[in-house]
Order: sequence, then structure tokens, then C-alpha cells
Amino acid sequence: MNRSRVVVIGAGIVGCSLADELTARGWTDVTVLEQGPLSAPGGSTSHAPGLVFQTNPSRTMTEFAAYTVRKLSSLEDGGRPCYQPVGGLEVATTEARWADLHRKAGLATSWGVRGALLTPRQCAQLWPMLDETLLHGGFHTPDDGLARALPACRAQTARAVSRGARFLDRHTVTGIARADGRVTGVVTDRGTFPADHVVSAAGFRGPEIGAMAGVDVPLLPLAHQYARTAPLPGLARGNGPGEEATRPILRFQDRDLYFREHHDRLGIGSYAHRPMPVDPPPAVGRPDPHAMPSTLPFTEDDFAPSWQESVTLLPALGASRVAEGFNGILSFTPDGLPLLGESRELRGFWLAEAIWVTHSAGAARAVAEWMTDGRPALDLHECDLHRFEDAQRSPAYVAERGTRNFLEVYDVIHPLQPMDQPRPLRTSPFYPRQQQLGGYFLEGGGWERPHWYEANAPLAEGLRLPERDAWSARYWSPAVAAEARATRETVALYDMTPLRRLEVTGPGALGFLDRMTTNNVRKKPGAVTYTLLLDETGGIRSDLTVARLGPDRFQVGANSPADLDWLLRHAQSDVRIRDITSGTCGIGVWGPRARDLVQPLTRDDFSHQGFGYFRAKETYLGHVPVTALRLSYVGELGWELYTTADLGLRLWDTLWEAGRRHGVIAAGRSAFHSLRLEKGYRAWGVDMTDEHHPHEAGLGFAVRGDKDFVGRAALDRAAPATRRLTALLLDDPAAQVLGKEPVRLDGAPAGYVTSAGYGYTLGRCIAYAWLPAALTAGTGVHIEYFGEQLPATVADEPLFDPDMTRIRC
Ligand code: FAD
Ligand code: THG
Repeated sequence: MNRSRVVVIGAGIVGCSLADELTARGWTDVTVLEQGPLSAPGGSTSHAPGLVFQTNPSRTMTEFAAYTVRKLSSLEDGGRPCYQPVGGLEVATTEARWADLHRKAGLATSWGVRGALLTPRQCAQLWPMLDETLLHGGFHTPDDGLARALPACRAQTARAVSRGARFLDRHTVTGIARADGRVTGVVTDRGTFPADHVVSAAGFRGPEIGAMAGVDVPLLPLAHQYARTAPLPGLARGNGPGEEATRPILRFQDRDLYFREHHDRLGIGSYAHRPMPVDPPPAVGRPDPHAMPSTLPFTEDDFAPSWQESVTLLPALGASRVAEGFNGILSFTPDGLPLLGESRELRGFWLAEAIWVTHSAGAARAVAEWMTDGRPALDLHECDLHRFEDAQRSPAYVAERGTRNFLEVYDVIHPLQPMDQPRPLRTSPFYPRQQQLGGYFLEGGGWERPHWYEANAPLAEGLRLPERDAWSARYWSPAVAAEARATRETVALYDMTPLRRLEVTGPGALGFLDRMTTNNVRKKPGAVTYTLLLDETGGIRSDLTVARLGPDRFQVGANSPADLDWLLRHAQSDVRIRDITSGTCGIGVWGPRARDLVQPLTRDDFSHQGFGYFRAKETYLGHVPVTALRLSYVGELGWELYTTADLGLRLWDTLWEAGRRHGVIAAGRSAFHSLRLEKGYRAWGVDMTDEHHPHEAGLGFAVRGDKDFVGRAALDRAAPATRRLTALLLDDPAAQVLGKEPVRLDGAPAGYVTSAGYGYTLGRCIAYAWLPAALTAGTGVHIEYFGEQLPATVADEPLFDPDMTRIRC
């Protein structure tokens, strides 16, 4: 029995689920505070129609949904289950959607959701009202269905209460008490509740609670229209007395619509209307505390086009009408994903925000595990409340991105597709030069990142490149192949500015990095080490390069904002950690002529003897002071050269000028991605996460046997791995996959692709995949791409330059 006092704010589906999950884990001192009456608390949950479509591009989100389905199926309220597996049906009325449903079917297989593509006739058999002549086909998922949100709240509340939790309604939270960077309690209009942990599960009111705690909650409340028709005799015939629904929940994404039955009426939800951001009325002093505070009056004009589209899809609706409707409020974040985790600024203050009913139980379980075990079982990096850059947390950014997410919620989204606003936000000092070279920019972490340069397109003429399908040809150019080739054959400049750089200094810096990471960082100044950050269970939090620049001074090359967060949480006062990414910039100079380019610019010795592989030097290149690291994510001779932002243009111009006679080009991220795949270098967050141990991810070489570090004990205890991050080569030189596709072994799903891309040097598409550990090189598998089974073969690693002759020279 744990004595931690937990206060949960909000008794919507998330708060109720969390109380259940916490008490199930022995944390029974749980108080749930709710401003509304418990019978109808009045948040979004009170009117959610409860459609659960499990398949999501994010594996974690799909797992959240799958757990919600399992859990709600096992819960009863008044003798009825809280989940109705009526199935889900998404229909396609355009070629693009039909293709995308094939892709979605692949995603479903990757994440373990049952589903099948149907002909128009089969769709109409499931949904007789459909005009099948409009359809290309549909995707049917028999385990999707309807969550009964309020009954699920009651059932979970009852269970939590039976284990000792208390639910106090008509308590409005007005403040968060804190001392010394920790929460100490929750202030309400009816007194203060002491607490060791406080969880904000206040739904779209999260930002208000956050403001009380001094914690950013980057979500935008938006209204979304939901309407019901008048009774339709046709529906009543399908649904027996008292039966809410029997037909699958239905999505018509080409027109931003979804449908469900309410016994003899049809419910219609629309995302087709103009975005309606909402400034919620203040919780305190609301004129009528019993009015439903999460719905706004129905704006009929906004719904009119959606009604027309509904009649088009389901012509029988023409005999009916909209009988009632409302504009309900829900939360959108800048990337559409939830906000989970504990604030670093205010310890003990947790967020469980921006969560759909669909993901409620899964997300609540993850937060409960995180609170009680110190970490969740699933990889949550996409949902971490600390995932955003500073520039992604302004109210303006949150509003603009939240609105875009609303507009694009049902769009066919390419994995590389950037949002179009606000751009450009962050640019490296090289931006003007990149624009002059015809840089094609995509966005990441707010940065404008060139994926290739049109200036290099002429170099691609004469290259024999396989034809690409329309999907993989998006956000791609033949210039990519030319850039990859130039890097292998001559020399290229890569903008490394967006790579996260942390400066770790102080008398405790060495001991700290030694304890936090797996490899030997106790080397003399001038050494660079590739090393891993693990959590206590041995899961990979990140992979880093650590450059020792002085006895107490390190430059760390890192991945996500979560790395900074993780290190800050573990650091003592004798260590200082600063994110220097924004004030600095960097260029990777890579290729066989890299030394010829750089050496004349410096008096320092850049020969292999004078500047060895994985070494660092602080020097000058022409007028520019640089920190030079001899390493290469693309697997070629060369250096990363970092300087302050003010000198960035000068650095670029210096290298460009010196490179002319060597035929230097600028190269973008697409070539970078291709080259790193050939070299077998992993990308954290895509290939491996904290769900994976180093050995199964092929990173055992970075773990020292002779030192202690966070995660060591867990690694020692770990059972032999049953899965392995496996390199695959597609058999057909013209075949392409992009990532997240299912992999079949002897016809049965056996794993999924993490990252993939064409290897221009190898002349094959490379795909990394999590597959059973026992597969040996030469084993044949199939990767499903838009419904096609592409043969691929397990390959030995690394695929390119196994002897390191190109890089250690
Ligand atoms: P809420 O249900 O909003 O609960 C938060 C609670 O916190 C409220 O009860 C509120 O009263 C309380 N609270 C807030 N501030 C305070 C305070 N200061 N003091 C005390 N208590 C406070 N999701 C799906 O998965 N499928 C769907 O089909 C679906 N359809 C939707 C349709 C509409 C029209 C809308 C609006 C939403 C829909 N959603 C759907 C989204 C879903 O309803 C929400 O994401 C979900 O209900 C959020 O649950 P929650 O517990 O986080 O928030
Ligand atoms: N540059 C710098 N820091 C980084 C990256 C980078 N940090 C984050 C991320 N990228 C880390 N990823 C890698 C992956 C592989 C290598 C470097 C960074 C690499 N690996 C050698 C190998 O596997 O052969 C390591 C050899 C060794 O340990 O000696 O070079 O791009 N600054």
C-alpha cells in the first residue's frame, strides 16, 4: 500500500480511468475533484459520441486505443458492457483516399489491429444506406466500435471508490499550492486538499489549471459540430428495442464526416466547418453552474454543407433532417497528440491532457505506471509534455498549429508533409545561401530543413534511377541521388544546425556523464564518444555523442528536447547543462575530398594522424572559430564544424569558396537519411526507443561491461532478446517503402518497418524492421506497401563499408 496522496483534477473519462488505474496499483489515497455534479460533470466526456477507431500512425496511440477497447469491454454499468464492438468502416470516394486506406490497412497490421479492405458492395452490405456507386471501397475494422463514455466513468469510479478513492463533486479548483518546486496541495472553493502528486485531467480546461501551477499546457480548445437526425425508420428496424447501434461506426473522411447510430437516429460529426477556437468561460463564478459548460449553441449555417454531403453519401437521409445539434469543445495540441507526464518545473504536477475517449484508458494506464513505477511500459516520447521546443509553445504557435490540426484531422497526410504555417519559424544562418541554391525545405522542430537543393538537379541527369510510385515520389527529387553520390565520391556540405547540442560543464560534469551513459566518457580532453542514455529499466532514452572539450567541459550531440529534460532531472548542483542549439550552428563536411577542402583553411593538423576518428579540436577555419568533431553520420571522411550563429554565414562562405575546386555541393536531409541507412546508423525515436534494450537494437557495442551507469542492473538481469532491429534489402531494385509497413514471414505478420529509404550506393531500398531475433541473413520476408507484398531479404550489417576504410583514413 502506497501512502502518496494524489489529487486528480477532473472526473471526465481520463480522471475516472486514472483513479481506477492508480488504485489498482495500490495507490489508494486518491481524491478526484470535479467542479460539476458527478452524474454529469459537464466536460467533453459528457457528450462524446464515443467512436473508437483504433488505427493511428502512432503505434503508441494505437496501443492506447487497443487497451481502451479491452478495458471498456470488460467493464459493466447497469449490467451492460461499456464497449460495443460494432466495428468501424472508413469509406473512400476518391482515388487518393482509396490508396490511403490500403496504407492504413498496412498500419493496422503493423500495430496488430484486425482489418480488411472491402469492395463497394461489401461496404453497402454493412451499411445498407450507403450509395455504393460513389465508393472505391472501404476499410473494415471489426474490433473498433463505440465506447459508452459516461457508463465507463461510473464503472471505473465505482471500482476506484471500492479501493479507497474518493470523488468530490461541486469542488472547483482555483489554485495549486506549491513549495520549493513541488506541489503541496490543491485549492478549491471549498477548501484546500494536501497532495504529493496532482494530475490535471481537466480536459480543455487544462491550460487554466496549468496557469495556476505555472506550467505551460499547450492545447487549443476548439468547437466541433455534432448533430442528430430525426428518427429514421430504417435504422430502428436494424436496432432492436433498447439497442443503441448495430452497424459499424462510419467515417467519410473525404468530406470530414463521421456517423454513428443512436437507436433510430443517426449522429453526424463534422470537421468540415471553419475552425472555431473557444475561449472557455471562467470556471469560477460561472453564472449557471449546471449549464453544460462544454457545449456551445449549434450554428446551423456551419453545418449545412455537411448535411448535404451526408445526404449524398447516405441518400435515405434526404427524407430526414437535422433534429438537434451542438458545438462541443475539445482539445487540439500543436501535433495532435496528448500531453502526458510530470512537469520538470513543478515536481509532482502531472498532465493527462488532450486525450480522446478512444485513448483514455491506455493513456491513463501509462500515466499511472509512470507515477507508480517511475516509467510507463510504452514508449511515450511522442506524448511527453516536454517534447516541444521553446518556439513551439507560444500561444500564437499553439493556436495556429491547433487550428491546422483541426482542419487536417481527416486529410491524407504524407509522413514527410510539413504544416504550412507558421513558416519559416526557425532558420539556420545558412538559410539565405540555401535559398539561393533552391533548397526544398521541410520543417522539423520548428526548423526549416533543406531536403535537397534544386541546384543539384542537373547533376542527376544521366543517373539511372528507378521510377518512383506517386506516394514515394512526393517530397523527393532526383537531386537527392546526385547529392548522395557526391557525398560518396567528392564532398558535400550538410546543415547540422538543427542537431541538438548541449553544453555540460562544472566540477561534477564528468562524473555525471559517466553515471548517466553507457560508454566510457572518462577519456582525455579531445575525445568524442558515442554513448547511450538508458533509463533504470535499460530502455534506450537516447543515443549521444559526447565530446570532451576540456577537463570540466563537454559538448553533447543529442536528439529530442526530452534529452535535456532527462539530464536536467538527474543533474546535481555541481553540473550545469545548457541547450546551445539556438545560439550556434554547424556544418557537416563529408566525402573523400573533405580533408582536401578543410586542411588549407587551418594551421592545425587535420591529417588522420593529427586529427583521428572520433576526436575533437577547437580551432580556426579562416576567420571562424570552430569546434570540429571528426565523425560522420553519413559514413564518410569529414567533420562536423560548429560555431556561433553570428559567424554562420562566414563559415558557410569559407567552406564553399574553398570547396569550389573540389566540386563541393550542398546536400540535404534526404541524402543524409539514405546514407545513414546504408551505414546502419540508427535514428532514435524511430528505430529504437525506451522500449528497447541496446543489444536488441544492435547498439551493444556502445555499452561498457566494466562500469556502472543508470540502467546497468536492469541490463544484467534482462532475458535474452527475442526480437532484433533487422536490416532488410528489398529484392526489386525499383521497390520503395517509407516506414511503419508490416513485415510478413511465411505470410504471417512478424514485425514492422521502423525507417526506410533508398540506398543510392547500394541500388536497393533499405528497411530496418523489428523482427524475431532468430532470423538469419538471407531469410526472405515480405513488406506490405499499399497492399502489395514486396519481397525483401534479411541482410548482414553494415550494408556499406563494413571495414570503415572510407571513414578511418
Ligand atoms: P473532460 O471530459 O472535459 O473532463 C474534464 C473534467 O474536468 C470536466 O468534468 C470538468 O468539469 C473538470 N474540471 C475542469 N476544470 C476544473 C476545475 N477548475 N475544477 C474542478 N474540475 C474541473 N473522442 C473520441 O474518442 N471519440 C469520439 O467520437 C469523440 N467525439 C467527440 C465529439 C464531440 C462533439 C466532442 C466535443 C468531443 C469528442 N471526443 C471524442 C473527444 C472526447 O470527448 C474528449 O477528448 C474526452 O472526453 C476528454 O476527456 P477528459 O476526461 O480529458 O476531459
Ligand atoms: N552528430 C553528433 N551527435 C549526434 C548525432 C550526430 N547525436 C545524436 C545522434 N546523431 C546520434 N547518432 C549517431 C549514430 C552513429 C554515430 C554517431 C551518432 C556513429 N557511430 C559509429 C559507428 O557505429 O560506427 C561509432 C563508432 C564508435 O563508437 O567509435 O558515428 O550525427 N555530433
